[in-house]
Amino acid sequence: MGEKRIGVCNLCEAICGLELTIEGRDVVGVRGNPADPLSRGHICPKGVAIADVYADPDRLRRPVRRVGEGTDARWQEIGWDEAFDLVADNLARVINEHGDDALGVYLGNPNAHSLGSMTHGTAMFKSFRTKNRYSATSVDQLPHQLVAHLVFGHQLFLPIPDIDRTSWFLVVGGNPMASNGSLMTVPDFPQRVRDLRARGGRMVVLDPRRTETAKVADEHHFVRPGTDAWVLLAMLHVLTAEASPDDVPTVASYVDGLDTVVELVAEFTPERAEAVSGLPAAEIRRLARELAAADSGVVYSRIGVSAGPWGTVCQWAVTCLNVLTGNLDRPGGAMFTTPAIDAVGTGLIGRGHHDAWRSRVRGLPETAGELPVAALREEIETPGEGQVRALLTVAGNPVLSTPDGARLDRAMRGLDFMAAVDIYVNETTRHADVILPPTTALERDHYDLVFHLLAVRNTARFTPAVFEKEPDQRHDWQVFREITLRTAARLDRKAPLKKRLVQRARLTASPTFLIGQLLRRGSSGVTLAKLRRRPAGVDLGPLRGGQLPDRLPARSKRVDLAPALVVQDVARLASVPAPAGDELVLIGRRDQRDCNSWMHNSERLTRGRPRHQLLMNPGDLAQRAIQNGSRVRVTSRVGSVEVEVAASDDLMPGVVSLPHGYGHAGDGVLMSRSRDVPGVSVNDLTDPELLDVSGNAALNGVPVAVTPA
Ligand SMILES: Nc1nc2c(c(=O)[nH]1)N[C@H]1C(S)=C(S)[C@@H](COP(=O)(O)OP(=O)(O)OC[C@H]3O[C@@H](n4cnc5c(=O)[nH]c(N)nc54)[C@H](O)[C@@H]3O)O[C@H]1N2
Ligand SMILES: Nc1nc2c(c(=O)[nH]1)N[C@H]1C(S)=C(S)[C@@H](COP(=O)(O)OP(=O)(O)OC[C@H]3O[C@@H](n4cnc5c(=O)[nH]c(N)nc54)[C@H](O)[C@@H]3O)O[C@H]1N2
Ligand code: SF4
Ligand SMILES: [Mo]
Repeated sequence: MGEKRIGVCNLCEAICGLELTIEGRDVVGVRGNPADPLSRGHICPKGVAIADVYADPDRLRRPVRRVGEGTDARWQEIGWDEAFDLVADNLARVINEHGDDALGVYLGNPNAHSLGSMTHGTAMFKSFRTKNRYSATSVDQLPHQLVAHLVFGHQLFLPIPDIDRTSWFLVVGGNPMASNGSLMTVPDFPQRVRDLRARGGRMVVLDPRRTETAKVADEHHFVRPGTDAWVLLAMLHVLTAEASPDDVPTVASYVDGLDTVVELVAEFTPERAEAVSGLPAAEIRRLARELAAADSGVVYSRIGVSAGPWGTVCQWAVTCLNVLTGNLDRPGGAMFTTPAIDAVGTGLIGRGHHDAWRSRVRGLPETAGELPVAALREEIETPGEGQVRALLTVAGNPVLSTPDGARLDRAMRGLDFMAAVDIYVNETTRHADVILPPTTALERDHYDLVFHLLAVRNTARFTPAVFEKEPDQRHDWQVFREITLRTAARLDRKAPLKKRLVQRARLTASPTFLIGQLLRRGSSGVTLAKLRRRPAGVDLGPLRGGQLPDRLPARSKRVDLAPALVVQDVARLASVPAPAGDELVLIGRRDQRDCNSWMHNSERLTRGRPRHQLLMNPGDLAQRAIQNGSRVRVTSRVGSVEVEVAASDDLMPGVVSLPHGYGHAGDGVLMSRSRDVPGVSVNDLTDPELLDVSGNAALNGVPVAVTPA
C-alpha cells in the first residue's frame, strides 16, 4: 500500500503541492495534492518525474574528481572532506595569486528553487568579492528586475497578474500552457484560464508562434520577433495621443513621469508598429481601447520579450500600460503579493543597483551585483589583470543555456580550476575538477522564499524532507557553508575576526531554523509550528489591492515612470532603422515535458514523439525547396547546426523555432539517457553581441539562414 507523504515540486515556478506514496526509500506514486490552497491538486508530467531525479542511477551521490582530460576523462569518487579542501585550496590559491576578480561564479536556475541556496548560497555568492558574478538572470528576467528597481525602487517588487479576477488578460511573449507560468506562480493555469473565460473575461496572446496558450485564448496575433516594443509603445500612444479629452489617462498622486511617457510615445504610431511588427494598426488600436475600457485588465510579458533586443523598453511599456489604465495595485490588475515572509520589505533581498561597475573586456554594466553572462566567455579568454582563472558553478549549465555556448565550452578548457555544485555531470560540469552533489528536492526541507512572492494567491507552506538524507550526503547549504568558510580561512587577506565569527554563526544555522525566525518577524501570524501542523499549506487569501504608496520600496515612496535609462533607450529605439523583415529569425520554445537543459534523463519525459526539431512555416520551406522532415543547416553569425526540420502552420512566416536545453554532449558526460535524446543546442546559434540595454541576452529574434543539409 505504501505510506503517504506531502511533498513539493521544485521543477518550475508553479511550486505544486504533491502527495507521494513511498515504500521504504522508493517513491511508488506521485499525484497533485488537492488540499494545497495554491495548486489545488494540479500536477504536470514533470511533477511525476520528480521521483526519477531521486532514483536516477546517473545522479551523483558523492563528490567526484576528474582524472584525465577530454575523452579520456574519468570520474573518481572522493570523500567530502577531501572535496571541500580541494575546492577551498584552489579557489583561495587563485584569489591569492591573481586577486578577487580571478574567481568567476555562475548560479543557475534551480538555485531559485532551493531553500538552502536562497539562505546560504546567496551568502556564499556575496562572500566572494569578485566582480565576475553571473547567473541565469541575464538570459531570463533581468529586464523585469531592472524595471522594477528603476520604477518601484526594488528589483523584486514585481506586480503579478491577478488572473483569478481579471476580465482582460494580454499575454506577450509567454506560453504558460507549456511553462506553467513565470514571474507569475500560477499552478493549474489551464483551469484558471477556463474560469477567466467562463466569467466572461478574455485572454489575448501576442506571439510569433500559435502556441498552446494561443490556442486556448480568445485571440492570438502574430508579432514579428523583436518588434513588440513598437506595438506596446503604440498602445500607449493610442491611450494618450489619440485619447479624447474625456479619456486622457490620469494617474495616482504617487506616480511621477506621466508627461515624459506621453512625449516618448508620441511618435510611436500604430501605423509605424504595423510596418515593423506585422500586427495591423487597427488591431493595436482596438486592443489598447479594450484594455482601457475593461472592468479590470492586465498586461503580462515574459521571456519571449524579456530575452529580446528591447526587453527593458518592453517591460517598462507593460508597466506603463498597467499604470495608465488604472490597473496597478487593484483587483483584476497587476498586483503585489503579501507573503508571510516578505523578502522584499524586510530587505532580505537587496533593492538592486545598476552600472556601479562594468565588465572588464566589453564594459557591460552590472545589475544588482551581477554582470551579463553573455560576457563570461570573453572574461575567461582575455588575458590581463582580472581575467577569470577559476570558476565555480552552482546548479547551472551555461554551455547549453547561454549565447554561443559552444565557444564558452572551449573557453572552459582553459581554466586553471573549476568546481561545480551539481547533481549531474552535464555539458558544463564535465569541465570541473571537482563536482559536489547535494541532496535533491525530496531529501530536504522546503519553504519557498521566492515563488510565494510571485504567486497569484497569498499562501504559505513548509514541506519537511520526504526522505532523510544518508549520513554520507550533504545538503546544499552545508556545501555552501564549507566552501565559504574553508576558502575564507585560506585567503591571505582575511576579513576581521568579528566578521568571520558572525559569518560562521550565520552559515551554521540551518535554513529551517532561519525560516522559523523570519516567520516570527513577519506580521502574517503564520509560524513554523502552524505550518508543520498543516503541511498542505495555509491560505492567506487573494492578492490585496490599495497597498500603494505605503508599500513602495522606493525611499521617495513614489513610482517613477520616466527613469533616465529607459528614456534614453526609447530614444535609441526611435532612431534605429526598423528591422528589415526579409530575413529569417530564430526564436525559442518550451515543451511541457522539458526542464531547461536537464531532466532528459527521465524515460517518462523523453519517450514518444521527438520534439527537438526546427519548426518552420510551410511557405518558407517551399521557398527554399526544403522537404518537411529533412535535415537542414541553420547558420547564424556565431555558429551553425544541423537538425531535422518540421513544417508547422503555427509559425509566423519568416520565423523558425528551436527549443533550448538540447544538444547533449557525449564526452565526459555521465547522463547516459540524455545522450540518446536527439537535438542541437539553440545556443550554438544565439549571439552574445545581441543584448538588451540591461545586458540581458537577446536569445529571441536571432537572424539565421536555413539551407538543405
Ligand atoms: N536560447 C534560449 N536559451 C535559454 C532560454 C531560452 O528560452 N532560450 N531560457 C533561459 C532561462 S529562462 C534559464 S532559467 C536558463 C537556465 O539555465 P541554467 O540555469 O544554466 O541551466 P539549467 O538547465 O537550469 O541547469 C540546471 C542544472 O542544475 C542541476 N540541478 C538540478 N537540481 C539541482 C539541485 O537541487 N542542486 C544543484 N546544485 N543542482 C541542481 C541540474 O543537474 C542542471 O545541471 O536557460 C536560459 N537559456
Ligand atoms: N515545461 C517547461 N516549463 C518551464 C521551463 C522549461 O524549460 N520547460 N523553464 C522555466 C523557466 S526557467 C522559465 S524562465 C519560464 C519561461 O516561461 P515563458 O516565458 O512562458 O516561456 P516560453 O514557453 O519559452 O514562452 C516564451 C514565448 O515567447 C514567444 N516569443 C519568442 N520571441 C518572441 C517575440 O519576439 N515576441 C513575442 N511576443 N513572443 C515571442 C515564444 O514563441 C514563446 O511562446 O518557464 C519555466 N517553465
Ligand atoms: S507545473 Fe511545475 S511545479 Fe507543478 S508539477 Fe509541473 S513542473 Fe512541478
Ligand atoms: Mo528561467
